Parts: sequence; structure tokens; C-alpha cells
Amino acid sequence: MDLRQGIGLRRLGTTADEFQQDLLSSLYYRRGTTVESASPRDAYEALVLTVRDRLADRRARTAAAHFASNPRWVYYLSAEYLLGAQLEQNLLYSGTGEVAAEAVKVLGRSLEEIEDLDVEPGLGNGGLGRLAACLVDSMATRDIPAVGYGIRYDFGIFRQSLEGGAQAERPDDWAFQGNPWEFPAPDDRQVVHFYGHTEPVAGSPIRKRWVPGEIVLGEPSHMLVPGYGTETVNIVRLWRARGSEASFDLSRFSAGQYAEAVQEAVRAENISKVLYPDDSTELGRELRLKQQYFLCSCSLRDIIRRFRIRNQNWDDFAEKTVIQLNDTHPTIAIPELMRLLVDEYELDWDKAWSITRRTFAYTCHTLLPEALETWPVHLFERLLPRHLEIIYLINMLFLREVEDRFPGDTDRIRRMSIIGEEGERRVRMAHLAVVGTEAVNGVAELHSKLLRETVLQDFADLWPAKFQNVTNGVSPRRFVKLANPRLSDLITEGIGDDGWLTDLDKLAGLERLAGDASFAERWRAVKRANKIDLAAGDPDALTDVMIKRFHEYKRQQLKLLHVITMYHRIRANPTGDWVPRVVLFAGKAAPAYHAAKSIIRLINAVGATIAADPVVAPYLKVVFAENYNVTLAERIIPAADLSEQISLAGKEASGTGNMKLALNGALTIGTLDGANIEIRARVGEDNFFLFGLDAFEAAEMRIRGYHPREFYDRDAELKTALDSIMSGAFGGVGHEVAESLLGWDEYLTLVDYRSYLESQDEVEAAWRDRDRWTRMSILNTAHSGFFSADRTVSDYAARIWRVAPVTVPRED
Ligand code: F58
Repeated sequence: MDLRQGIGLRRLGTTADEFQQDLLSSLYYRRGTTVESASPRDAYEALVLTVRDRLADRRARTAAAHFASNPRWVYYLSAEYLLGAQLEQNLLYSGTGEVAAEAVKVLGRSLEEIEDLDVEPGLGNGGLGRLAACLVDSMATRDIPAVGYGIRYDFGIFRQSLEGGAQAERPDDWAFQGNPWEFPAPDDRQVVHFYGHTEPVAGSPIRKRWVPGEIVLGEPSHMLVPGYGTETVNIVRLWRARGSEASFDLSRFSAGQYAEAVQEAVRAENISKVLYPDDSTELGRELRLKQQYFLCSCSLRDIIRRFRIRNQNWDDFAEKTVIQLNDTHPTIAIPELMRLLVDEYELDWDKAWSITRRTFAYTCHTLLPEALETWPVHLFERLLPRHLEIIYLINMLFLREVEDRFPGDTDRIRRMSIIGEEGERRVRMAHLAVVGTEAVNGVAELHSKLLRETVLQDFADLWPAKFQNVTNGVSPRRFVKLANPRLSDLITEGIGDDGWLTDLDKLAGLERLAGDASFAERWRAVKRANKIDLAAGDPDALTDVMIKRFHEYKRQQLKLLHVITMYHRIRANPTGDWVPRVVLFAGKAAPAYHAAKSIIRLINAVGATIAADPVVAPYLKVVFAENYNVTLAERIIPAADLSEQISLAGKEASGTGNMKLALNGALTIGTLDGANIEIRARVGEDNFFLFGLDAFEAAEMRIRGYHPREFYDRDAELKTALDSIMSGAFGGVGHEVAESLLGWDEYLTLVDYRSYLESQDEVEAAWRDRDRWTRMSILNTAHSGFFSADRTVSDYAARIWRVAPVTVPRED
């Protein structure tokens, strides 16, 4: 199939010369400049456009193949996407890396220089946002017809810097110079309503007319999501809020009231202004709910528009459509689809409800009860009056079902209600998400089990078959091939071909090389070279990394207590045979999360004290890498020897950094939490450093009553570590960290301290035996193939989505 021929377009060339011609043409006609006067930005944009054209071509064929087969579609709804830098990935996925490197020489610049200008769109907070990006990558790679829907925030996750060792935040104006990867599609814009009231519709007891108080436009643009080793190019469609024409008040403007004239438009555009607006104020919370509804309303109308291109009958909607909710953030899509079907398309309630329930599926990403979203009823009532009515009706019918199953069990009804009645009445989004979907999944085995047995137990009693597990995965292209080219080449050589890039179980072929001395030698050399590139410290030191969002449950403070203990040990015995370590932390703390920010501050204070201490500094170095993001992760992960996955068991839903690190040959020290359990089961107990309470023991300990002081009193080294913080040994910083640990220690840090230290001693023993360590490292990579996002997507496709791939024909 060659769509260009049909309209008389020439085929894009594959040689370096042809690529160079197109590059020069992009520079000349699309940037409007010449080689002589091209700025670095011109060079970058010309290259992006030239690569993008090659993908656009595959995109056209994908769209045609999808149109022809009218398939069942997956729509992934996510408030966040952490896509990572696009240029290097798209060079790889379009197979143009080599010709591009050759071609750009005409611009007098190297490919690396140009790649440095490629800014990553930081449209997410952490694991959940990155997972969305890995899944869309794998859906394309597995030829699944899919669209990812999200919000095109003007400002992504804040840029972090350190000021005097403390976290400072600056706005992330990521698309300040435009985003050449994007295709705006203003003709697909949608109209979104907020506020106002509802009115009855004559002759219908159910239908209502919603008279809005505010009207906002949603303008989409999309980014291309190519599959690797296949022809498919899917899209991520991102919505940006705009004021309608009526939102500009010309008469006020003419009267010189410039700010007032645009205030309505500004209010509208604030909806997509920033990722995760601070929700510590009422206004912030309202804005966040507005964002959620904005995303869902625009996306659902777009999904329906797409459905109606090839289908007429609503009976087919749930056959042709599955909408995956990435956490509860897009749950408002459930009542919104009901509203569209009942009020706008005039379906009867039961039919609409049957369609809705069969269309949606929900992925939960947390176990922390405080992280399960709820919204005050009064906020809903004001912002989305019709949706609240619909939610009440859904709830009434649902609670009838519960009453039928468990007659007289009023406590259960109270617990399960979508409306929480304790204190201020609130809408429980997770309950709505479970009630309105066909499938609910957790993101690792333990997480799914704990969801069934604790947080969502009542729902699992009612609908056991609805609950599933789909263990997370990561993109082997981005996190091995692109991030770690040296290791990738060695793996390919070891296995014999690069088929592992799309069939990661093939990494098992490395197992037979784990004992091969010359292979081991090269494996070590790769790690060493990656450490030199990272330049965090001595490449022969053990590079110990803890890279993730800062949260007390993840327990960066436990790692820090280990560092402080090492500091005291070395000072007490300066001539000891110490294993040199570089301890690298990276991660952001939510701007309003003071306890997490205090931990960052203390890490840097301890790092400074150690660096200034001539006795300790030769053996121990603490590095805090600023502004952790996907790009930085891609530099750190290949250089890591040790991966810290030390959350309190039962708190980390899955983790995905743990998978990326294991795939790159880092050994894990970790608790029996999240996906650590599955990593350990696969790489083998002998190749994993386990410590700490399990989830059951941790829960029991909390119930029995826990007194951190008892642990402090019993353990001399722990006492020394905490005392040194309290006495101001680290520049007087960290009082509040020590006080919280000694006062209540929410995440049982002191309980696991001793076991963690012992496990760290085992780490050092293994490290001293170079050959043993290398063998363990190779085996970690060899047995981590399960953690490919391709496998995750296949699991969703088989068990939840029930979708089949559609092959996109190659060019003739
Ligand atoms: C993460 N959640 C989980 N949430 O913590 C992690 O265990 C899991 O591996 C990952 O999802 C993918 O399943 C997470 O990243 C957020 O970022 C929330 C976004 C909205 C605000 C609160 C945090």
C-alpha cells in the first residue's frame, strides 16, 4: 500500500543523501532559513520535521488500515504522560538514526548537539505517568489500535534545583519555543460545559437539560507514537483549553479595561495551565476537578465521533470500544458517558448503563487510603450539577443490588456507597470506578491481592471476577536500547540477534554466559564506562542509587540512616577495609510536602558533612542529582550497581524503576513490596538482597501498637545516628526528620533499620567478590524479561481489553 502514490506524492528516501535533501528542504521551506544562517534551533526543528515526516507516512497507512478493518479500539485515558525526549526514540523507531547522523553534518553540527535541544514533555508526576507512556509505546509495538488521551499542560512537572541544599521549584515552560512533534487539529475541537443548573425535559422522567454557566473549548493536538519493528503509528491526543470567542469582552477592552476584558478567557485557559495544581486550597481542588472533567468530556466526544465514522448502532459501542481509566483521575468519564447517552443521544437508562459498564476498565495505582480520591459533594453540585444527579442514581441502583445480595447489612451499604457520609459528604471516585467498569486491576501481584483483601474487599466479595492483576512493565527500547547502548550491543552479541527488543524473554539467552569469564569482563567494562559517563564519582566505587519521588513510605530516610551509620563507622575506624560507595539520590518532593522536603535538605547536609571530612570522604560520597526526569533516569540507570527499593511492605503498589534497574544489571536491595516480590521470584533469591518486615507483619505491628523509641533505645548504632542528627552534626539540619522518626515513624523505618543494615553488609560481601557480583548482575538482566511493557500490554489485551492486533501493511 502506498498512499502517497495515490495523491502523486513522491516516496521519502532512505539513503543518507535523500535524508539530507529532505533535511535541507525542511530547513529552507519550513523553517524559512538557509544553512548559513541556521540557528541551533533551526537545525533541531528541521531535523525533527524530517524524522516526523517519515513517521507521518506510517501514520497515514495505520489510519487507513484501521479505517478499513473497523476494529475494536483501546482508548487510554490518563491525566499524565511522561513521554521522555522524542528525537532519539523516533530516530530509532523510524530506522533513520544512521542516515540522520550523516545528513546533519551538512548543518555543521553533530547529532548529539542537536539531540541536546530536545526537551522532554514532563506531563506527569512519576510512575503512573511514565507507565502510561510505556503502555502506549507497547500498544503500538504490538499493533493494537489505540489512542492515548491526555491534557496538554502549558507547564509540566516543576523543575527542581537545590538552593542551599533545599529543594526549590521553578515552572517548566517546556514548549516555550513550540513543540515540533505535535500536530494541532483545531477542527476537532470540542465544547465543554461547567457550572449552571439542570432542567427537566418534558415527557421524560430521566432526561435532563444542563444549562451551563461556563463554556470552554478543548483544542486537540497529537503526538505520534510509533511501534518498534512494526509499521503501526498510533497517537496520543492532548487537549488544551481555550476561551470561546464570547469569552473576549470587546467593549471592556475598548474602555481600557484590558485585564477584565480577557479574564473569562484566562479563566478558561487556566484549566490546562499546569500539571497537578496545588490542591491545598478550595480553588486548587476545583481546578483539578475541572481538569479531570475537561479531559473526559473532550475525549469521550472524540471517541464517539470516531465510533460514528464506521458504525451506526449504539449496540456496537461496547464491542468496538474499551476505555482504560489510568487511576481514578478520569473516573468522571463514567457519569459523562451516561449523560451523553441518556440526555444527548436519548437512550434509556438501562441500555446506557449496560453500554457504559461494558466499555470501561479501571487500573488502581495505590494502596494508601489517603491517596484514594474523593470530592466534596458541594463542589460537584456547583461544578457538575448533572453529573452529581447521575451519580446519585447510579449509587441508588447499585446500593439496591448490594441490599439484595446482603439483606440488612447496613454497615456494608454504608461502607460501599459511592457517597461517603462521614463528616462532609464526599464522592468516592474509586467506588464509582469499580461500580462503573467491567474490570478492575492492580499493578503487581501483591498490590492486586491487597486491593481485593483490604481497600476494595467489599467490592471483591460482590464481584470477585471483576478483580484482576496486571503486573506493570517498562519499555526495553527506551530503558535498555536507547539508555544503555553499550549493554544493548553486548546483549545482542551474547544472544546472537536483537530479537530481545520485542521479545524480552529472550534475555534468558544470557544465562549461559553468566559464568563466562570474558563475557563477564566485558559486562563489567560496560558498567564502568557508563559510570564514567555519568560522572557521579569514582567508577570503581559501588554506585548505590535511590531514584524516585520523595515520599515517606518509600523511605529515603532509611537509606539516609544507613549513610549516617556508615559515616560513624568509618570515623570510628578510619583504617578499616571499607567498600567505597557513591550513594546517589534523585527525585522530586511535592512542593507542599514539607516532611519529604526536609529529607532532601538533610540528605544534602549529610552529603556536605561527609565531603568535608577527610577521613570519610575517600569511602563515601553522597550525590543528589537535581531535577530527576525521564532523561536523567536514562543516564543514571545504566550506571547503577545497586537499586534501592526499600518501601515499607504493603505501600508501594508496584514500582517500575526497580524493573528498569534490574534490566540494566543492577542488583536490588529491597523489601517484599510491590513488584520487588516478582523480581526476586524471577531473578532468584540468591541474586536479590532481601530485608525487612513483610506486608502482613507490618500491618500486625501497627495494630499491636508501635513505639519507635524502643528500637532507638535497643540499637546503639541507630541511637548514634539519630542523636547525631538531633545534636546538629549535619549543619544543624534535620531535627524534624529525627523527631518524626522518634515520635511516630509512620512507615516503620526504625523497625527495619537493623535488618536493612545487615542486608547492606551482605551487599558489600558480594561486591568484594567481583566475579560473583558480575554473575549476579548478568542473571538479573537475563531473568527480567517478564518486566517488558510489551508483556503487560499483551496481558491487558488478552484478559481485559479482548482486542486483536491489526497489521499495517508495509509500503509496496
Ligand atoms: C505509582 N503511582 C505507584 N501516582 O506509586 C507505583 O508503585 C507504580 O509502579 C506506578 O504508579 C505505576 O503503576 C503514581 O505515580 C502518582 O503519581 C499520583 C498522580 C496524581 C497525584 C498523586 C500521585
